[in-house]
Amino acid sequence: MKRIVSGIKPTGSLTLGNYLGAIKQFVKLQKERKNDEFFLFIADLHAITTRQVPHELRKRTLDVAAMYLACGLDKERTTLFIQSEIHEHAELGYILQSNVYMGELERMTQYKDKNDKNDTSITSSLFTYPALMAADILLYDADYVPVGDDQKQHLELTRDIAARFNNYYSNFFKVPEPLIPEVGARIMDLQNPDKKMSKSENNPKGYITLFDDEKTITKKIKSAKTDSLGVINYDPVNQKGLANLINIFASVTDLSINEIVNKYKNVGYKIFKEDLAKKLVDVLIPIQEKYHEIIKSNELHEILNKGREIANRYANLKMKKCKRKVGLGRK
Ligand code: ATP
Ligand code: LTN
Repeated sequence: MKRIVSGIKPTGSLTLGNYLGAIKQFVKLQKERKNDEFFLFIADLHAITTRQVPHELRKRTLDVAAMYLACGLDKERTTLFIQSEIHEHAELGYILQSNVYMGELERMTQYKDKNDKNDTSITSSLFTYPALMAADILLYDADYVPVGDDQKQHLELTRDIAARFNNYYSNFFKVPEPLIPEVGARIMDLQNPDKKMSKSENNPKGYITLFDDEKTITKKIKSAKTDSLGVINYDPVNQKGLANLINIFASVTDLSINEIVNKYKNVGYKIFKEDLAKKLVDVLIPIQEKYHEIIKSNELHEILNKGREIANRYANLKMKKCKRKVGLGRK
């Protein structure tokens, strides 16, 4: 039996990038790996590394929980919980901060990009974020961590931190493996295909949220930036915008890039985009219907309570052992 662990920040509305890069993969893995355990959480402690409005954060935390289930995760086989309800995440995060170097944190692109732009709103928790993320994973002895491509670097650092700790204190943490999907790992902004699609992005035309209605989805795909070549061809260098749409198409339909290019090579962008919008609507509208059922029901709280209980048991035991290893406290 293997343990699979991953998290999502409740920052903005979940995007198509979060679905295709992460949640869709969780659902697929759960169907394929019948004997494995799934620990999935809502990373609200990570969310406050940037300013959040308290009542909106609380609402989004439940929204993400409901969306996990609406997208098809099996509630019986998922330990679904809220990160801040398990205080050991923060506790282990602090210990791991003492096992990671400033130079390593400075190299993390998520931090570096902001720093390079002379962003003066970088908090110290944004800087130490990767230590908390390592704690989220190492606390549960995760074997696998399914994430989108942007998290690869954080996963590598998690592995380095675990190995360093094991080396100094003797073997204690399992060194986890990232799982990055072949397609859909990096969905780009629809207006600026050089940037990843992000929920904290200012221009809503650049991203599709899991809450967008049919009209909005169609409009956003229609106005997605392409090029003036006018030929359906998969060329991520010269036709970046189109390549991104082809990737989305492939990820959403499970067709290969070649199959899509062959099917559409003799038609213009207009028909391709109309078909893509239809495929997205077919996938997203049923998810929204399920989300509305779940968010109204009391069951969501029951699931989160049960998740908290199971996660707490693991985290508590691991943390006790960890403190003993490090020499903290009396015994
Ligand atoms: P933000 O956009 O607010 O910076 P985020 O969406 O990158 O946040 P999370 O919500 O925590 O951050 O991401 C959850 C998961 O979704 C992660 O595994 C991440 O790699 C994946 N993900 C996020 N954006 C994309 C994207 N554009 N393409 C593919 N996967 C993505
Ligand atoms: N850092 C991730 C979210 C995240 C996560 C995790 C993912 C926090 N803790 C643990 C996998 C495992 C992000 O910004 N997308």
